[in-house]
Amino acid sequence: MKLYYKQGACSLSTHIALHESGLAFDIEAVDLVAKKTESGADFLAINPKGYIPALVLDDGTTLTEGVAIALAIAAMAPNKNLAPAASTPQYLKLVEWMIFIATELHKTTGAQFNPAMPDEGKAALKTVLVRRLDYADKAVGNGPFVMGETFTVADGYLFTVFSWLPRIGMDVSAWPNLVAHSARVKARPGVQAALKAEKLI
Ligand SMILES: N[C@@H](CCC(=O)N[C@@H](CS)C(=O)NCC(=O)O)C(=O)O
Repeated sequence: MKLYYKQGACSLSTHIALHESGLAFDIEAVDLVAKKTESGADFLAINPKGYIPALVLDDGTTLTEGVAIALAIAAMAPNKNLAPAASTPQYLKLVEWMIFIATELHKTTGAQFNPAMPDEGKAALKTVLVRRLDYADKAVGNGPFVMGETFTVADGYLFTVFSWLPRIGMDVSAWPNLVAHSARVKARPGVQAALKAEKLI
């Protein structure tokens, strides 16, 4: 299978999940402005939505939406416990976390990178983001991971979005539990491998 990604963007969450899964995969970078892949393919023919991540499975199926991709990777590697067993209350709590990260953290933070977003809009979204991060900091607590003792795909996703905050001028020291969580996640060999592959370290 092949992951289409952009360095350090939200696709890093799924890239981390792939490394943590131990499954075989390739990666290919995408120029999101030109909508071209590294090898010159038309990215819109791969994902008509025009955004990363996109995961093309060995049978040719293309999966899009980071949450769906991360949960699919977890399901493909059940021995790695990247998600609790499907349909259990714990699984649904993981889905709850994934949706929270996607809709309350990822999109709110991502909008700050949009050059067309007026300063007033950015400031209003930052106010909401601070409230959501306050919640996440308390909810994660000493973890050590989002779901407790076991690393799951939610940890790679939270780590990815949290890593953007300094770039939008936010002082992350306000969220010490999230800072500690991020350091814990970053130290994992699978995460290090994804960061190296994206030339982020
Ligand atoms: N709903 C999508 C959004 C993914 C997304 O926001 N991707 C951004 C990078 S983090 C992107 O590719 N933006 C380029 C574009 O929208 O043209 C998901 O959760 O996977």
